[in-house]
Amino acid sequence: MTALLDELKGIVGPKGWTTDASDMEGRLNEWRGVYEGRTSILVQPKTTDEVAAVLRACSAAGVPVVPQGGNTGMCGAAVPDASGEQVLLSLGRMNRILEVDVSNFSMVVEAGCVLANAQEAARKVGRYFPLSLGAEGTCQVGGNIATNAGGINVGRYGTARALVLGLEVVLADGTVLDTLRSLRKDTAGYDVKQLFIGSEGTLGIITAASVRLFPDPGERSTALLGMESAGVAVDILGNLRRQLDNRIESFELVPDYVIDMVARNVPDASLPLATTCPWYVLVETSTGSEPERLEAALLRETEEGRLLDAIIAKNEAEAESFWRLRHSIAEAERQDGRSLKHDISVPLSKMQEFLLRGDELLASLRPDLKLVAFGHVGDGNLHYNVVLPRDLPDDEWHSEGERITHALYDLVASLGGSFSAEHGVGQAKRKYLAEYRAGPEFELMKMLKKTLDPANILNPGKVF
Ligand code: FAD
Ligand code: 2HG
Ligand code: ZN
Repeated sequence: MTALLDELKGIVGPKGWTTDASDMEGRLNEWRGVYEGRTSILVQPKTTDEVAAVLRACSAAGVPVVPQGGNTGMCGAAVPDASGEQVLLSLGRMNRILEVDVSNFSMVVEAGCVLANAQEAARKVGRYFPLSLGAEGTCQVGGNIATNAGGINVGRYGTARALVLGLEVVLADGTVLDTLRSLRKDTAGYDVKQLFIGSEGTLGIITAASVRLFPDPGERSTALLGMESAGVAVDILGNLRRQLDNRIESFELVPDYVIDMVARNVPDASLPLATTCPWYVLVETSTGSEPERLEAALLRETEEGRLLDAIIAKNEAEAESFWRLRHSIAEAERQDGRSLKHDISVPLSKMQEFLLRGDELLASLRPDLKLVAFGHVGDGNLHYNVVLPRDLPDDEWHSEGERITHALYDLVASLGGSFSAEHGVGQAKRKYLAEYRAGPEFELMKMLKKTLDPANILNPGKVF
């Protein structure tokens, strides 16, 4: 190991490594504190050649490498194991915007570029990079692609996968795979870049990406809609889509009890609400020069009895306060105490059934469970988190947790859904991947892993 450490230090130079635990603050544990690991070295390469040389050296020594972006992931995928023998590789110093091609509506960035900086680079030239999520000030474009992140604009623009035009990836043996093309059409053989999107650092290290840009959507209207039940949200979405020519940028579900939870835990994140409704939807539309169209559509939903209340943000500051609340939910939930995270998706047509049957299921499993459900309902994706009584002993918390999670995932599977909509598998959901994707699909995943990383040095213990 000492020889390898010396070799790695030589590759990345004095500014590119540390073995000092205090320099690694926040990098060895998942931000919720659920997973924690150790490492003998953190390397921070500056170039693709350095990443390639690090992987060549680690491959020759048979030492595993854990790629890390902003470390904002939700399932322990970016932290090393407890052995202290895995090399932690941060992309943070590879953070340049390499090219913005205004007329091609595309942009090439290094993998360590913070998402908010990529958005800003597009905005500066009148273009729009739509990937957006609560962690955008910290997470990196490479990490977003490696997890196939979703966020709040998926209904209109798709997940990270839909935004990738090309990738540069370093393979386990140090080979640099260059598919960094900025083409919208390309049928030359297999589309190999797809393999790395959502692969959570287990098939290759993404060093750069070409991503799609869009025209600036212009004037937006943001509104908070109050309703009696979450199920109604799906009907309202369908109606708004039709009435607003599908110009719905975001459609996020936030129940009243989650608003309370945020207000309790996060300063400056409460809402000025006149009436209290059991459920809310935060909707953003790009209605351009006709903001009154949203108002008219909402009036109709109110007259027909689906909406109990609606507030359209009067200005940008008010819209921002709505979004601040939405984006504070994950942090508020962390501060509130541990919970079972269920990042599930079902076809939108099954969402109402899922919500009804989910309620029944939780009540039948234990009467003392608390549901914390919120999120991207417009994409059929809910964060259907469950809180067990706080005073349960650890072992009971875990065994009960597994029983509840399993039953919920069974329900999701029976409705044709997924147990992992946007956060990935990481360490947290490995056994569920093996179970719910068993058969040829899982076997093919394992074959791909064996082919691309025969010595299992890329992020071992994650996904599989
Ligand atoms: P990390 O957490 O550092 O890494 C995640 C995985 O990607 C790991 O497996 C890691 O090994 C791998 N990886 C990272 N960089 C590379 C690379 N360059 N090459 C290969 N593998 C790499 N997620 C959503 O999808 N939607 C949301 O709405 C959302 N909201 C969030 C809100 C908050 C407040 C927080 C804290 C997180 C949220 N997340 C959300 C989860 C997380 O932010 C995203 O999954 C994000 O895409 C992870 O990016 P990262 O750079 O932090 O990656
Ligand atoms: C969000 O949508 C994130 O806010 C986090 O995906 C979800 O904390 C969660 O469960
Ligand atoms: Zn989410």
